[in-house]
Amino acid sequence: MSTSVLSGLRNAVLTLTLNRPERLNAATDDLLLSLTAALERAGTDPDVRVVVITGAGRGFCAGQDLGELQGDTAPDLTGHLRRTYNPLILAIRSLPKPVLTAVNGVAAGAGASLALSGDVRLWSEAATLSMAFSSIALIPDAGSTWFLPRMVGAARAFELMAFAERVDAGAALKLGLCEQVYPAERFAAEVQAYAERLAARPPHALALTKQALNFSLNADLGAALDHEAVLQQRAGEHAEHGEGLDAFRHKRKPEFGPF
Ligand code: T3D
Repeated sequence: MSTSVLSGLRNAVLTLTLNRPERLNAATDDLLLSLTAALERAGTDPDVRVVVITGAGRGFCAGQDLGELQGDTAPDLTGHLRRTYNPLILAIRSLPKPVLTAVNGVAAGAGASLALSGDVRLWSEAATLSMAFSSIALIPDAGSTWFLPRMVGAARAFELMAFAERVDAGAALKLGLCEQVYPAERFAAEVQAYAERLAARPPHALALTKQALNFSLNADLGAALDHEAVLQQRAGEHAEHGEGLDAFRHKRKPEFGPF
């Protein structure tokens, strides 16, 4: 069995840890396919409410393992991306559960794309991000040409991509590349606490919220309004909604989860 991705479940939070610390968790095919398979299993596992992706050691993910690319003068990068990174990013974005990217250290190249792909991005103060692709004369991939301009605008995205300079946690927070920054020594505990708070929120409503946000990114206002109306019907018919209303009426805390 592959050891490139470790998996641990605690209080409905599944933590998937990229586990090649001596290479700053640079991505091999084995790592990428294992991570995608673990996400697909998480999607149908009723014990999992929230997924966390993080890295072992001092790195989050240094992007494509450049050792695996060596020696091939005409690599099939299109085929490789379609077989590995693209299904991974789509698995994260379409998972009907929140995916948190917990960026513990450096995120470079496709590792930066992975860091950006989460529903919420939690960073350690020790984390940095570099759109390192241009330093080896490649273009940004694994979704970053889609994510980054939507977060910071096309001009700032181009600047980050062209110079590949390292963005630290303070700058990332200001730019909107992450939502929370935690001290390195408390990072794992803070991420688990955040994920458990999210796991106690209504899972069906959160799945529909993620679906609505994904849809809205490619839709005009009229289509987004209509899609909201359709999904709201599904939310309103779910038992979770009844629990929320009952809790409101009786001035008690709603019980959406086991916590
Ligand atoms: O289809 C396709 O495959 C194309 C897709 C491409 C997508 C991409 O991701 S392209 C971009 C690939 N990534 C990079 O170019 C980043 C390369 N790494 C770096 O620039 C630096 O390592 C970092 C800025 C990430 C971190 O620097 P630093 O000084 O903190 O650490 P370091 O000493 O450079 O790295 C530590 C070790 O990890 C080192 O090994 P050693 O010397 O101790 O034996 C280094 O070689 C190794 N390492 C780091 N990144 C990679 C790597 N090994 C393989 N692949 C890497 N990407």
